[in-house]
Amino acid sequence: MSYWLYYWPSIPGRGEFVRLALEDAGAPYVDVGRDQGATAVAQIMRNGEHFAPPILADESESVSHVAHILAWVSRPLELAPVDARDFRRMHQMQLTVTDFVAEIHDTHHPLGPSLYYDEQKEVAARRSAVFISDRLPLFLDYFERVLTDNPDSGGWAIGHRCTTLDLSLFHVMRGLRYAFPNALAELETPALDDLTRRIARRRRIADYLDSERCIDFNEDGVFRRYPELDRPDR
Ligand SMILES: N[C@@H](CCC(=O)N[C@@H](CS)C(=O)NCC(=O)O)C(=O)O
Repeated sequence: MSYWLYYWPSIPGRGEFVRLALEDAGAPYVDVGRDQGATAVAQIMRNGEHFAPPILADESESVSHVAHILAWVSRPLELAPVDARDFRRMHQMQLTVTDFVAEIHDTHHPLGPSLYYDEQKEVAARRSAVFISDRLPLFLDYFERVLTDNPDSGGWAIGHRCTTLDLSLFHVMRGLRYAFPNALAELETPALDDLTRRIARRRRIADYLDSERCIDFNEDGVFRRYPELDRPDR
């Protein structure tokens, strides 16, 4: 069984949450945007079913919204807890990742995606300052607690094995270290750092990160490095 991932070809962005799950599971998939270009991604949104990518399809259906996609595929990819209540908790936390990612995006686009960054730089600086002082520690403390409240799990967020939520936290931490290295350096996130190191060492993830399939972070995606939005260098 193969999957088709529809996502913009030049950024890791939200598509990366889905890509990491497919890569970690060793699932066959076509990265349609990278194979056929952005027009093929725009094409699938014309039928009125999907508003925005990422979209994941198999032979019989297509699904959008990261958290919804991961809820769909995490069981077949064996990246979900077995227990039904744990599954719901995982999905709930994945929706918190969705909220977090929206706030990270809004640091550079507080007035919305239809204006360029240069047209909203001043507001972005104000938004980022509040994000760094209030929201970033709040979200990271929460996910630290998620990990430390599951003490005998081997370091996973839910249950006793790696799930799509752990892979998502990996992507968020990598993205934040790219976008806000100075702000992150001032926060203590030992459990998230340990999770990030362990996931980077997983065989299929390590191979993926080394491969041309993995796109570097850049200033077109969700996680952007604008030094003026980070804490100043010490
Ligand atoms: N809630 C959606 C958000 C999807 C989204 O914002 N996609 C971006 C790319 S990362 C996009 O292309 N949006 C187009 C638009 O908002 O007009 C999800 O979690 O997948």
